[in-house]
Amino acid sequence: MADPNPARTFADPEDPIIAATVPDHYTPLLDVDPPAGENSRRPLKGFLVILSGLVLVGLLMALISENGPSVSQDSQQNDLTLNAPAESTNISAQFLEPASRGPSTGVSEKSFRLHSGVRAPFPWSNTMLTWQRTGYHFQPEKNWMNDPNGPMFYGGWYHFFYQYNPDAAVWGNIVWGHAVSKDLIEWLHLPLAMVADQWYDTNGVWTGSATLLSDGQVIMLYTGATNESVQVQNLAYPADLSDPLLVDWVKYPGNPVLVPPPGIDDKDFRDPTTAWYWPDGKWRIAIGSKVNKTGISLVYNTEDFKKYELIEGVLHAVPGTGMWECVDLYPVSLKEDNGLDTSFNGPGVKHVLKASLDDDKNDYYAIGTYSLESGNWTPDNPNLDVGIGLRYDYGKFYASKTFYDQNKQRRILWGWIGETDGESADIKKGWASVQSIPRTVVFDKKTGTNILQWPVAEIKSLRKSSKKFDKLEVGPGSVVTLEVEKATQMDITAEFEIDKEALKRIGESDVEYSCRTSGGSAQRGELGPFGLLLLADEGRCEQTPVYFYVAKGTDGQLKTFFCTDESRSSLANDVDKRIFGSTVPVIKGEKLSMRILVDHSIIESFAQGGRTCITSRVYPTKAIYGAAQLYVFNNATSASITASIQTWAMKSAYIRPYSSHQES
Ligand code: DQQ
Repeated sequence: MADPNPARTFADPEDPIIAATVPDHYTPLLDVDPPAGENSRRPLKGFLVILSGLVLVGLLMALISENGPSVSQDSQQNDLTLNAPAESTNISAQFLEPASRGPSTGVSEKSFRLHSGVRAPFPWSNTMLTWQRTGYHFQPEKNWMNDPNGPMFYGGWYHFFYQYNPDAAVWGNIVWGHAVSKDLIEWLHLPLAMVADQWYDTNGVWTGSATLLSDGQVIMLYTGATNESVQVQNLAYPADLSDPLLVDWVKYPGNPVLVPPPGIDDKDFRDPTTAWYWPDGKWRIAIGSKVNKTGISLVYNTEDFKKYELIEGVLHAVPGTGMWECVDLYPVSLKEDNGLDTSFNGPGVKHVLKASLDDDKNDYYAIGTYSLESGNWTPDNPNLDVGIGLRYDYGKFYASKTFYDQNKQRRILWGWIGETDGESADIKKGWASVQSIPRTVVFDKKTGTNILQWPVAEIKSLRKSSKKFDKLEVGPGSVVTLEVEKATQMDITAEFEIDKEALKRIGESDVEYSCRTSGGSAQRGELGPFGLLLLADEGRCEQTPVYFYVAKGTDGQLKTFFCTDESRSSLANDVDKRIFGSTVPVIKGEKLSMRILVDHSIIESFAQGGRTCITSRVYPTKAIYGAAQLYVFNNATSASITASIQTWAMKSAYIRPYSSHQES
């Protein structure tokens, strides 16, 4: 409904909701001097927010319950060794993994850390480590990267910022990296956008979001970790709006613009969202926090992005979910296929609320209603509330952020894909983390209960030679080799049909299947598992199966699960190898379908058009370069399946430093 930016209007300006929410004017930002004396740190328990803070605390106390729901089961898996190959490692080596540095400073370190014990690290060779670098996923040239920050389309370019350590392949010294792209696939690295050079961000220029105003201004709000490690919110803006590359950024001299309100811990106040426009003529932003074990999202309003007012109550709170990082709130259309500007609201629209849970490092979302009257967001299904229900991705995927791409009227999601190897290997290879392939996000009109995530269409420009395997009959307990050109860098689509007789025969089950607690792809059932073996060597001692498993639940209903089994992904003993996944809704008449992007050490998998997604980081030692192969397998005990598969070898994306001789 309401596009806050009339310059890029897609909706009917006569619409009463648009009329109510489109601003006529904005207070100019750049020509206003900071109030005198605002260059120094404001008192952290300052008078500015005391009144509204007290109201907030009262409301929170009413919300908090120690007996809140627990985090969903499939996200808890953290075992290192499920089904892992027996690695004889009785050398009493100390794993000299550096001490954990994240929690003490706040956030974001690698979540996989090696267990100490009687094992030696795997002798990674340079050849193996070199292979792990991706061909078409976004990565800086070297060093550590984490959260996506401030994505936007401006001046004909997609801008992507990210949490970056310019000095090492581990978390620390965080600044903002910056790259631009015309197509979200090929990227040009630009100079660092913001470094930690002020008292209010000297311990880190942390995560933030961009807001585009209708008069062309660009607002960047980000969290700074101050000289005393207090989390505050800061404002920045481009130095020169006529530069489409937005190379230079100015930090507002009056920073910080927000400090933790009373009742909120100094280290629990971070990651401002993109702003949305409210019918009262003000902008609103949300910031993640917690009170005791209740994850919450605070909301502020502002007219000029310099002065803010805490809104009474919270956007939403879920007991038991802990600190909410990188909150995201955006509308999805119930009818149209296009994305919506962040300020849209009204009939025909639902709102997705996402929180990244610091406690388990997973991104949870829920679909609900964002009331223009109360200002609260309510989940459609309280059993699938934020943090206890659906996840964007059941593998490795965190601190994500969406933006509205006004260039192509779509909403795009990015997620940080960390490493699950040992930190010493990261240091040796000189880099850590990749970003997911940008994914479009839409409401799933068929199920009405979830979103659909799908790689942006532009990724197809990297497809080269294709192979088709039509209607392959794969009997129970068999594996078939698929001859492909480049099994380490591929785009794959696959459809599976289960033999109808077997479907009729299936007996009742008295146990609920779970990807996580099952024996992975080795556990056989009547109707699964079946799917693809990726990054497998010839003897298949290394392999990463991505598969469906169909089971009749205790309620007599057939349920389909989509899982990835990393337990045999590598012979190395010092990498995380998990089995994970979740159920995937299948509508009557649909075939089971998956799409998989393989790019060296990352595998991104999407089932049923993106209803359930799983991203894996894998570190094979043998199934690399030309030795990697692709197989289709069926480990069901009684059902045959018919598989139709298409593969494309993928070119590498051109991701390199910007030089002024390049296209502008
Ligand atoms: N990463 C940032 C924080 C954010 C966390 C620091 C999430 O702002 O909460 O690098 O990974």
